[in-house]
Order: sequence, then structure tokens, then C-alpha cells
Amino acid sequence: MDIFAQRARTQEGKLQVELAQLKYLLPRLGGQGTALMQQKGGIGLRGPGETKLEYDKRRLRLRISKLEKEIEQVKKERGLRRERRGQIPLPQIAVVGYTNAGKSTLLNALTRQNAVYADDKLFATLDPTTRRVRMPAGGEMLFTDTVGFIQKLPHSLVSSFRATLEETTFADVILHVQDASSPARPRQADTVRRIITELGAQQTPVIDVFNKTDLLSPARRALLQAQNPAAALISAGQGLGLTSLLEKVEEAAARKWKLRRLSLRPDQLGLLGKIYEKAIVTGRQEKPSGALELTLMATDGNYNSLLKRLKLH
Ligand SMILES: Nc1nc2c(ncn2[C@@H]2O[C@H](COP(=O)(O)OP(=O)(O)OP(=O)(O)O)[C@@H](O)[C@H]2O)c(=O)[nH]1
Ligand SMILES: [Mg+2]
Repeated sequence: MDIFAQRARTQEGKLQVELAQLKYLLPRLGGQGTALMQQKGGIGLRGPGETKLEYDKRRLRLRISKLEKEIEQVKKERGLRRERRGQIPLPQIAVVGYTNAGKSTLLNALTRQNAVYADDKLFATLDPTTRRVRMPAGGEMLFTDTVGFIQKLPHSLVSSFRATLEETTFADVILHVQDASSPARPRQADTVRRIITELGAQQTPVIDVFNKTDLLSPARRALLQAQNPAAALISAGQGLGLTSLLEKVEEAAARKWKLRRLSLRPDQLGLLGKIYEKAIVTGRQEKPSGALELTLMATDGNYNSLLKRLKLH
């Protein structure tokens, strides 16, 4: 719990940690009423006929309900942020995996910015962090870092932990980063897969990313790849295998973000703005007739809504 508190960097993380600590304390207050009173000495007044213990408990309950309201507010704001991000017509990639697998290191290597905090300790990342990444084929995608999974999470923190993983359910592709050098990898991977399913994201394509392959012998690397032909073997630390990983991401995303064509009559050109909002335009060609031919990447949903608008126009 203390490790979590020290590393809780987001506002929501801090609120959740305090809430968890108070909820932990409340039922255990029995014999400690006096101690708490002494600690907080002098603040507020006890009601008539109220024991010190009752008074402490009342104050704790007040604080707990205030925290719960604040957390509700922060959740709303996070929903809004995600909605805004969802309006950007770029494929969304969620980077998930066990703690210490190298997710933040991978994101840093991909963006070559050091804006994402990478650290060896538990929960180096508490707030999901999104980065724009340029892809080999020339497009861009949004990669979101998430909090690492751990086996034994204090029960009271499970919900805040899950909340940050909601990102996963909105992703077009999930990167499941695994520490290939750890003997615990298969067990950890099972835990992560179970949680992905529990979150309801089992339909989303998952790419297994075996990281830290710089720590493996060539023979073990070859065996791992032979046993997992679809997996991407990388070393985020040394920047190896990243292009091939991004190509796999493009391939997986292309199942949802398909390449399509649209042709606009001159009187439909007013809809161009809408099209750029809903799709990634990769090519435009003007025809002698004055029509505009577009090649673009879009999801079925966005493409169909664009077609409907063009027909109505
Ligand atoms: N040898 C080696 N070490 C790596 C590699 N990638 C990451 N590491 C190290 O592994 C540790 C954990 O990396 P992070 O990127 O913080 O891991 P994370 O998955 O983001 O962890 P959480 O945020 O706790 O979930 C750090 O000490 C990294 O330097 C790699 O490719 N090779
Ligand atoms: Mg991290």
C-alpha cells in the first residue's frame, strides 16, 4: 500500500490511495480511538454524548464520502478526455502487460521522447499516457501506456487499478508486453490475458511482444520465436525489433482501419472537412471532370457514416 501511495502520481491515484487507507482504517478503529484523537488533537468539536471513538469514526466517514465524490468527478473528466481522443481519426493502440515488462521503455523507444516516466519500481506508471507514433507506412497511431498488472493487489485498490485499464476496451489493437527473460513470464501472461477477457476486450487483436530479448541467448530467442510465430521479439532497451513490431501493429489495425476509396463530385467538396475528421486521408487526386478521388483509412463505422452523408448531399 505504501509503495502504491508513493508512486500514485495522478490526482485520481492519490484520491484512491487515501480512500483505500481510510476504508482500511475504519473497521480497525476499535481500540485506537484515543490515539487518533491525540494525533488530530484540537480540530473540531465532539458532539454531546459522543465518545471519542464515535467522533473519530464520524469524521472518517465524512472524509470517505467526500473522497468518493471527488473520485467520481475525476472519472467523468477522464471519460471526456477519452472521448476527445476518440474523435481523433487515428488507430488507438493500448500497451498492456505485467509490471516491469518494459511498457514505458517501449513507448519511450517508439517516440524517442522521454516524456513517459520509466522506472524499475512497481507502478512506475499510474496514469495512462498517450503518444503519437509515426508508422513505417507513413501514417500515425496513438499508443497508450497503462499501469502494469501485479498478482497480489490490495483488494481495496482493484477498482482504481481497473479504471486505468478501461483504456484497453477502447483500443483497436492491444500490445501485450512480456518480459521474455523472466521465468514467471507464462504465468504472468495468463494473468494478463484473463484480465483482458474480464474487461471485455477479448475481441480486440492482441500482439504478443516478447521484450528484453537482449538478455536471451540466440538459441533461446530462436526457440521462443519458433514456438510463437506471431509474436514480436524486441529489445525496447536497445531499440531492436521495433520496426517489425510496428509493421505487425499496422497489419492488425488494418483489419479495422481498412483502405478505401471515395469519390466526391465538385458540389460535395464542402464535406471534405468532415472526411478529414473521420478518416486518415492517404491520397487525393483530381479528375478532369472536377471530381476528387480520395484514398483513405477508416473504420467500418466511420466509413459508413461518411457514405451516408455523401448520399444525402
Ligand atoms: N535488459 C533490458 N531491460 C529492459 C528492457 N526494456 C526495459 N528494461 C528494464 O526493465 C525495467 C522496467 O521497465 P519499464 O519500462 O519501467 O516497465 P513497465 O512495464 O513500464 O513497468 P510498470 O510501469 O511498473 O508496469 C527498467 O529497469 C528497464 O530499464 C530491455 O529491452 N532489455
Ligand atoms: Mg511503466
